[in-house]
Amino acid sequence: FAPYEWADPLKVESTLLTEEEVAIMETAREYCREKLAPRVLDAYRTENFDPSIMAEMGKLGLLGATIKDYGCAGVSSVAYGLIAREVERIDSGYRSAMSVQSSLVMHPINTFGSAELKDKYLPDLASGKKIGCFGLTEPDHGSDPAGMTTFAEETDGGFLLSGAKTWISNSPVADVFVVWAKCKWDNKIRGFVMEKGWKGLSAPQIKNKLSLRASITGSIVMDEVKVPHGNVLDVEGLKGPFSCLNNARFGISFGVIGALEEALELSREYALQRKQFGKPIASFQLVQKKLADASMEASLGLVSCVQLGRLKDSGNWSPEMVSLMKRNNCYKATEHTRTLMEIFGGNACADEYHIARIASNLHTVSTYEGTYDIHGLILGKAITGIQAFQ
Ligand code: TGC
Ligand code: FAD
Repeated sequence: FAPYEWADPLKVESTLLTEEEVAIMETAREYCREKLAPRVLDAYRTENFDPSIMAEMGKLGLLGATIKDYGCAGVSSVAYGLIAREVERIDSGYRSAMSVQSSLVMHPINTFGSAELKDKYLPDLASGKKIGCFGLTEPDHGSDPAGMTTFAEETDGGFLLSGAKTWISNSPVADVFVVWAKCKWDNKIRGFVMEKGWKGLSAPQIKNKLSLRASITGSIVMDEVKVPHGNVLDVEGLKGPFSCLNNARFGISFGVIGALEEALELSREYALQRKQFGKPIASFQLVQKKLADASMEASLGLVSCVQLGRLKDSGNWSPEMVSLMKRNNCYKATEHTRTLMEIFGGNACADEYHIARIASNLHTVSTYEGTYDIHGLILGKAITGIQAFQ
């Protein structure tokens, strides 16, 4: 038999990845362990996002990594997922900042933007010199973005945008805003690219979050912001923002497995060194069961992500597959991390043990980009042919 490797039971890293993917994973791992891990406790305690992280990621080619040209690495979807996994091992908030930039800002500009728009924004977003955000959710329209009230109307030489978005990752530090609005002239949703400092645009921070504290979150308030004609994206309807979400949700599926793997590693180390009743608690059956259950779901989740990435890169995929993976992996990572917390007893309360931070983050990751139930309804529709949202 081959030796059993508890940290990679199904030998994903040694048998399912290309040499290039392994190299990218190792680069991301080294950066995350050396540069991000030492910052995370302080960032979480003080709810402070250090924008220079984006430039550091940019230097290593971790931003917009699947895009070809414009200074991007042009790697596979699996490699993008592996980057998300490494970043989210450290903190879901750092992965959030990275995936918004890559999947929700660079991807729509690259896919739906004019040549001028791409030339103008993509190189600086790829290097991390500029930070982006993605505004879809509104105070009264979260799971149901079709009801959005942010609107665009035509004016001389462009459009005027008015409305408010909320719970927007990166917005208070963003230079580039991709915002989705309903167009008054035909009632269709379109994406608009705006820049920090434009008249009528502001992005106040939402403070005192109880989760994802290492990521910065805010609103976007627009009061007749003038957007030139060239800054509208060439896509109509919700398929515009949803096609960005397909990529981001795919990255999240990989990312949360990184968080669960980290929770498992921390719990295993703790269980081996903590003694009660004269023995390491790792020797008790109920503790071993918690570790085994978490390990099982992490390894199955990871193999499935690689399979979905291969399907995605060969063009043989559907958004429902992404919903299945996002729903399953977020749910399993959240549930098992919560259970692993029990291994830490009272010490779970102390932030230097990290486990409660990981669990708290995962609750939010399960919620954004479509809740567990919303993805359940997407799958329910695919299974029955009946739409049950309304
Ligand atoms: P529905 O009628 O089903 O579809 C409207 C149009 O969109 C098309 N479409 C898609 N296209 C591409 N990819 C997908 N996944 C698509 N899903 C739908 C569809 O074909 C249709 O096109 P057309 O041409 O016929 O107009 O839409 P609906 O209004 O019934 O909504 C369905 C529902 C509930 C599933 C959807 O609204 C949904 O997914 N809600 C969840 C909202 C959500 O995920 N918000 C995310 C906000 S961004 C965020 O959270 C970022 S956090 C990032 C971080 O910090 O990491
Ligand atoms: P609601 O839609 O009000 O849902 C509340 C509950 O009702 C949920 O349990 C939901 O499953 C349930 N529900 C709703 N409709 C149905 C239905 N038809 N059937 C059954 N149950 C239903 N958004 C962005 O646009 N950009 C971002 O960068 C971004 N970043 C975020 C960062 C953070 C930290 C957070 C917390 C959120 C972020 N979001 C962002 C918003 C996020 O996508 C929404 O919070 C999410 O889509 C859910 O919307 P909601 O909060 O309005 O909940």
